Amino acid sequence: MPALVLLGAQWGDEGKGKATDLLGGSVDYVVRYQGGNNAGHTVVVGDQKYALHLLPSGILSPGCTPVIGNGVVVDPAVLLSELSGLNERGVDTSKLLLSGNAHLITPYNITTDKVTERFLGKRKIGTTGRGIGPTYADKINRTGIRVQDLYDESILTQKVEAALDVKNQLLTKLCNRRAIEAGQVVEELLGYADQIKGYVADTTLILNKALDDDKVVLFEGGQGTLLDIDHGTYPFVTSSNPTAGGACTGAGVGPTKISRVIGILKAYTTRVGAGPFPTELFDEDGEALRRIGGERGVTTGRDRRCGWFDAVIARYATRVNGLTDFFLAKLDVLTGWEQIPVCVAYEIDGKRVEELPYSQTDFHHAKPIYEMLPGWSEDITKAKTFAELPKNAQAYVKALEEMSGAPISAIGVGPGRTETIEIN
Ligand code: 2SA
Ligand code: GDP
Ligand code: MG
Repeated sequence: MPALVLLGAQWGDEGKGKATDLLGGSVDYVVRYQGGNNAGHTVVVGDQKYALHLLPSGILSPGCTPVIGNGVVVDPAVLLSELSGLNERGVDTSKLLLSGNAHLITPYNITTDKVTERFLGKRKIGTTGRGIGPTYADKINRTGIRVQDLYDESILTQKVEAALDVKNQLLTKLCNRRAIEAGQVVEELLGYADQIKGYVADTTLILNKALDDDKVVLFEGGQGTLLDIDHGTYPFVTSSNPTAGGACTGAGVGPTKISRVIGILKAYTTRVGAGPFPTELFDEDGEALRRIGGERGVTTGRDRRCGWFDAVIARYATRVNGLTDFFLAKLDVLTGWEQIPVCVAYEIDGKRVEELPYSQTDFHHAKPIYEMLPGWSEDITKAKTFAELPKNAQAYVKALEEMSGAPISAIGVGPGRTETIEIN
């Protein structure tokens, strides 16, 4: 198995960090290919809990080389503080590789993100405020700053000046604000250059050589399928491609190298930020899922919106990612419900619809059609095999598998590394 992709099948926070960490022992490289420090990946090792934002979760596996690919947007201050935070806890981060082609999140990108959200008011996206969208916008506009620019002061200065020219016109002429000083930005960015120099590499070359040498490479997605800029619930999405194709462009590896695409699915559904969410709950069940599942944003601390499992979304994730299998996370959170509703299709303007509608209007009108599955009350957190699960929990997993269009190969029954049932 040369390369595999592990990604979120819903709206993020499905448990990708735990799943990546679980596989970390058997892979040689773990690569982030999109997003930035908007991600929040939680890994629990023994009694230690780590919250990773920018670094790949593989950084916690000693044999593994963590890689930040060209498709990631990098806030250098966050990179350094995340590294030193891990070093203080005894984690060796010296093997990290950072693509010289990755784009840098500049201070003005962060300001633009926050100011845009403020201006949008009621219509805001609910971003993490980390400058992600504006940095990708600069990349596409060809006014972005890349990691490699830190090592050529003249190029860096020209690029920052070019990026700020237009922005300053808008700021001073339209918004009556002070212009941003290019010199100050250049100085701040240059301050990071030496500190991150040791990590900078031609990661595409390294990864392709590794694959030629039969090394195993795991691509770890941030956010999730429905937050994808092309395939998600646009405009309530992030500004990158968490879907499987993003791994190829975001790391410079061809699709022929990828043999497995794992979708991480939560046994129910959550979402952070604004946008449609057909199975969202506004009652005590939603509150209970939030409380029992600890559904709070790892990066911003925002409460996550909670709802029942949505099989239409899972089927869509199978389709747009070409999923080979699913990991089903957080099954333990559902213990205690007498009956568990599962959304099997939508009703849209009086019609039953089985597939996720491409039309934003239709998706906003989608009402979930539920099937009730019998619940269980036994503690499942100690279960090590599928057979040890209560019959109704087994039936729940089997029903989800059938509806979602790909086999379930692992089940999470707790946040810890060992609280996982693997199915062969
Ligand atoms: P952005 O900041 O431009 O990427 O925001 C755009 C939308 O993408 C959503 N988004 C996320 N959704 C779930 N989890 C994310 N990571 C953090 C976590 C979120 C947090 O792990 O909990 O702490 O709030 C993440 N990152 C981006 C975001 O909510 C917007 O809807
Ligand atoms: P990610 O962004 O996909 O990596 O997910 P997050 O870390 O943002 O959120 C997932 C949360 O669920 C974290 O607090 C994990 O520790 C926790 N978690 C992951 N898998 C399981 C599981 O199977 N059961 C329980 N109870 N918690 C889990
Ligand atoms: Mg998360």
